[in-house]
Amino acid sequence: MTDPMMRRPLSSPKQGYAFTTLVCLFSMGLSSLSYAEEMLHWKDAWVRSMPPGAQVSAAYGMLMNHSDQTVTLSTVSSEISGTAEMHEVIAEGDQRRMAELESIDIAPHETLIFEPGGRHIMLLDIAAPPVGGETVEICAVSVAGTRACTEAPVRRQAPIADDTHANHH
Ligand SMILES: [Cu+2]
Repeated sequence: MTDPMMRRPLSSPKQGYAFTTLVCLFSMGLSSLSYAEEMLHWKDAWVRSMPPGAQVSAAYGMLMNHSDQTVTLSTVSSEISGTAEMHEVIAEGDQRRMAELESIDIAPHETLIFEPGGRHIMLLDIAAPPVGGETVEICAVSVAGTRACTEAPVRRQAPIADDTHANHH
């Protein structure tokens, strides 16, 4: 018999310990792998075009969590802005103001919607105002380190908002 497993006495306590350690490392490796495979996909992202001289803009779109676990978004960024923040719009009486969100949870198989008048991605310290026809890469990063990026077209208004406007006039 040349099977290497047969050369070592299976009753050795030392080997049993090593085997247990190996199994632990393996299962840890699996769990970190499943975190790394959080499934985040962008859909219909867009960035608002801005006039010359503007220093802020905003990005919108849908971010779908295709995994079986809650994904906690912690960071957003774009290639044109020094800073990007997740904001929500809060109504206070007749006033509406924006508040920064430190993180947003996306439940398993749910979709997070960034839209005008609601949660949005604020692009701050932009190098040059985004112009219609361009695309801007925007990225979202989860607490576990999963990064989802998309090329977002630049437009003046949301396509659906344009339709609604047309139907009412
Ligand atoms: Cu904002």
